[in-house]
Amino acid sequence: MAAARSQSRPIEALGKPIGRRTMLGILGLGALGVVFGQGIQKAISTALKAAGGSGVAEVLPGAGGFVLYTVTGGYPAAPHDYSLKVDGLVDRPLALSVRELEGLPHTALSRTFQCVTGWSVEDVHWVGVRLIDLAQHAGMKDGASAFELASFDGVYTESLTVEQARQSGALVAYSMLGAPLTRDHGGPVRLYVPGMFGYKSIKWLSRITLTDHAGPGFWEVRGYPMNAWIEGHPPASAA
Ligand SMILES: Nc1nc2c(c(=O)[nH]1)N[C@H]1C(S)=C(S)[C@@H](COP(=O)(O)O)O[C@H]1N2
Ligand SMILES: [Mo]
Repeated sequence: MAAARSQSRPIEALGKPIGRRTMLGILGLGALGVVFGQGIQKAISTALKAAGGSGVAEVLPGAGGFVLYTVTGGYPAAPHDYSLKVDGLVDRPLALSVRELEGLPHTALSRTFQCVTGWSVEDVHWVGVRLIDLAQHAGMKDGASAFELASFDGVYTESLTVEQARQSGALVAYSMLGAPLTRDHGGPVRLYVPGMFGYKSIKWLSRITLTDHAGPGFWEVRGYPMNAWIEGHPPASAA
C-alpha cells in the first residue's frame, strides 16, 4: 500500500517546511495527504468525530513547536488514585504510583519528536523508566513478546513488540523538557518511543499489558502503519 512505500522515505524532507506553516501545523492534514494519501485524511476526520471530538480542538498548537493531540476532545485529568498497571504475562503484576515509578532506575535522553503529519521538534529531553526495564521488574514471562498499552483517556491504545521496545529504548516517561510531564502532553506518565512516529508515544498511560501478540492501536486500526519506525527500520545506532 502507499503508506508502506512512503514509510521508507525519510519524512524530514517533507516535515521541516510544512511543520512551520501554521494551518498545516494545526490541522496536519495537508502533509499527511502527501505522505499517506487521501484515505487516511478521511479516516482521521471520521475517527475524531466518532471519538466524540469537535474536530479541531483535538489538534491545538502547543508550546515549543508541539501540536497537542487528543482524540477525546480534551486533556483528561489523572484519577487522584492514579497508578500505572503492569500486568498480563508477568510473574509480579505492578500498580505503581508516580512516586514509585520515579524511584526506579531511570534513563534520560534527548531526541527529535516527529509526528507523521509533518511537524517535528528537535532536542526534546525525556526522563523515564525504560519499558523493557519495567517489564523485567514485573517479571516478564518467557512467552511475552508484545506490550499492549492503554490510556486513561479511555480511547487511545497502542502496542509495541518487546523487540521494538528493546531496539528503541522506549521510555515510560514522567519528565519532558526538564519538568514533570504536563497534563496536555500526557501527564503524569506517557510513553516515548525514540525513532518512531509520535503516534506510538501514547499519552496518559495507565496500563501496560504483556501479551504474546502486538495488535493494532487506535490509529493503526484507522490506517496508520504498524511499522512506525521513522526511517522504516530501527536506526543503526539502536541497541
Ligand atoms: N492518549 C493519546 N495519546 C497520543 C495521542 C492522542 O491523541 N491521545 N496522539 C499521538 C500523536 S499522533 C502524537 S504526534 C503525539 C503528540 O504528542 P503531544 O500531544 O504531546 O504533542 O501523541 C500521541 N499520543
Ligand atoms: Mo501524530
